[in-house]
Formats: sequence, C-alpha cells, structure tokens
Amino acid sequence: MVTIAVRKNRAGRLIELEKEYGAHNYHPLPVVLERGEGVHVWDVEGKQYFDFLSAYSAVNQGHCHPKIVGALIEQAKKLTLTSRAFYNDSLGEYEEFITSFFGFDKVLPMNTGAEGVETAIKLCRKWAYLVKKVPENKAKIIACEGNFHGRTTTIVSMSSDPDARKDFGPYTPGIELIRYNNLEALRKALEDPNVAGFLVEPIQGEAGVVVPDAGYLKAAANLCKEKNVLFIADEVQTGIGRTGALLACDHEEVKPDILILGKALSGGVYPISAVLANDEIMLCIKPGEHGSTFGGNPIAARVAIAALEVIRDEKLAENAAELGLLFQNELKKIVSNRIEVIRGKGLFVAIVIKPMNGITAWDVCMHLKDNGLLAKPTHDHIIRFAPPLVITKEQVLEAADIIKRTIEGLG
Ligand code: IF1
Repeated sequence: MVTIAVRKNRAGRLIELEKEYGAHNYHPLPVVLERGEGVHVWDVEGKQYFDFLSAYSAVNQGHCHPKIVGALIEQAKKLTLTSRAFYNDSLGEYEEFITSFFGFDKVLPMNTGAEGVETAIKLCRKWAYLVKKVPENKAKIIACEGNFHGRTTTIVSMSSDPDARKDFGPYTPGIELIRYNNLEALRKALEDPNVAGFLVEPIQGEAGVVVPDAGYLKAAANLCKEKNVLFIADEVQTGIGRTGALLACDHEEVKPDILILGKALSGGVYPISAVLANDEIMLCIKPGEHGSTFGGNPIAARVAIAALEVIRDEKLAENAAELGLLFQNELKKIVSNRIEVIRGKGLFVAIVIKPMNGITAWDVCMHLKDNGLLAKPTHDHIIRFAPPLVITKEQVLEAADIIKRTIEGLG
C-alpha cells in the first residue's frame, strides 16, 4: 500500500513540475507514461493502456520497435550530425531508398511536419516564379477550411481555427482558403492565373478525421493539372500506412506533385520529415536557398530507412486496411444514443459524440483512460482513434470492447 501511495504521489509531482516550469500550451490527459511497447504504454504506477493516439500517428510501427530503435542506437554510436556542409555516408543511401519507395525523383529532408509544409510552400512559390512565370510576389496558395498543417506563422496564417491563429498576426499573405471537399470552390479559386499550388490533407485529421467524398482528390488533382497548379498533399498524418494504403492519396491513385511526410517516417523515435517531388519542381531550389542544420542527418537517415522497411516488411498498411474494417464494424455495434457518427479509413477513425447532459469528448476520454485505453478528444465532441498499426485482431476486439463498455456505461 505504501509503495502505491508513493507512486501515485510521483505522478502528481510530475504533473506539477510541468505545470510549474513548462509553458501552458498543452492540456494533457492526466496520465504520466514511462514505458511503451507495441500497442501498449505503461504509466508510472505500472498501469497498462492501449495507446489509441499513437502520438498523432507518429508511432504507426508500434512503441519502441526494436528494428527502428536498433538503427538509432547503431548510428548514434558512429556519427550523429555533420550538417549539410559536408557529405555523410548515410544520406545518399536514404535518399535513394525513400525516392524509390514513394516513386519520386528527389527528396528534401527536414525534421518536423511544419518544416515539411514550409518547405513545400517555398518550393511551390519558387516553381511558380521560375517555371510558371507568375509575376514577382504574386504567387498564391490555396488551402482548405478546417486544415491543420502545423504551427509556424505562415502556416497559422492558413488556419481557420481561432485557437491556432488568433493574436498571432500579422499573417502571411498569398493564401486563399476554400471549402474542403468542394470541387466547385476549387474550380473557382483556380481561375486566378497566379495560383501556384493547392495544399490539402487527403483526410483532415485535426478537423476530426473528415474523409472527403470518393473521387474528390482525383478530381481536385485533375483540376490542378488543367490549370498548371501544383497539387500538394500533406500526408504528415495520413501517410505511411495509417489509412490502409501506403499513402491516403493511393486510394484514388493520385500522384501529388509535392508530397509532405513526417511523424511515422521515424516510427516516433526521432523528428523526421520529408518533401518529395520530381526534378522539374525540386531542382528549382538551388544551393543556399533552403535547408536545416539537422535535416538529413545520419541518425534520421538510418532511422527513416528502418521505419519504412518495417511498414513494408510487416505489411502494416494491409493490416490497417483489414483491421480498420473490423474496428469500425465493432464500434458500429455500440448501442448508445450518444454517438452521432463513426467515420474513418483504415485505422484512422473518429467517433462524433452528441453533446448531451454536459458530457464532452474529454469526459469520455477520461473514462476510457480509467478503463485502460488512451485517446484524445479533438474539438469538444470528437474522439480520434488511431492505434499503432502493429495491432492484432485480438487486440482490436479487446480495445473495441473497452470503448463499447465505456460508452454504454455513460448511460
Ligand atoms: C501539436 C493536431 C494532429 C499534421 C499535419 C502537419 C503537421 C501536423 C496534417 C505538423 C501535426 C499534430 C501536431 C500536434 C498535434 C497534432 C495534431 F491535433 F494538432 F492537429 F495530429 F491532428 N500536417 N499534427 O497533423 O507537424 O510540426 O507537429 O511535426 O500539438 O501541434 P509537426
């Protein structure tokens, strides 16, 4: 008993430390994790949970995947960082590997998702001036309402979410927002000859796993092609197996002109992002015009190769497709008038909760936590479920049962 009390105190103390010394830019669920393996994480009291957030789909390969962690450790013992002032013996091999993996001529390596998006925007603008011949400083990027592309000043300039945007101005010009999943709006926006690119999430994550109509991405990509506008896919969250295909764009056989990847590109062990494009676009950026101290470092190169090999060798996209169907079917068996809709693709799923008797998605997540499953609400009424893709059929059934018991138990 005494040990348990001491451990409980430890969780409380650790939460207090963050509150006292860390900026208050997050409001985490009150659980303090200290270990992870596969689909599970354990808190400092030793309690086991299913992780149904996967660090916002960064941990698609499962926590602490031995092959990926092994690659990290091996490389860390040899050479960690050279900067791009010199060559290193890992980057070229990684660049060859990832470009053939995704079918592009070139890759530009960065670290975080937001940097990947920034890189794509810069690349798109450069291409607009050098190739499309848009008049100086007139290039325009179209983005969608409800988007989430990161936290930089330019990216929050694109946001329609007041939390992300308000009081962070003045905002970057050259951006136009249109309705998501609306081809007419895109057609209209593309009438402006200065439009350089259309930046889109194939499924909107933060908006609550909003899946567009079948055919939307394909038609949008075609409209862009007709108008000589770059179709830029932000697959930072949807990419790398999550939706039941390697890329969410693959479901409609869409090949983006610029592809942005992040998160699961490292399996969650290291910040790694990448921008992929063919030569006509990528070679618009010349030496000295863009870069990063850490982008393309040897650890990142080795980790990303290992992380992608795990996706391929363990057939994780296929597993996401198959078990995603099972998971959604199980969720649909929940008998509750609190559920408005269940939607998603592969293992990227959301439940929309009807706001009733003041019970919010946050409250539901607290109950889920008590019952051994971690998930995070988005907005007041949506819960996103995105387990590591290494999950098994038995684990899907067990987790769905926890969700069912929790929601039906709300009364
Ligand atoms: C946070 C959300 C998810 C992303 C897409 C780029 C980025 C993200 C499609 C930027 C990042 C994160 C960031 C994280 C929470 C999370 C999130 F709820 F905020 F919207 F996943 F849904 N494109 N998404 O989803 O990548 O720079 O963070 O590496 O707390 O901001 P990053």
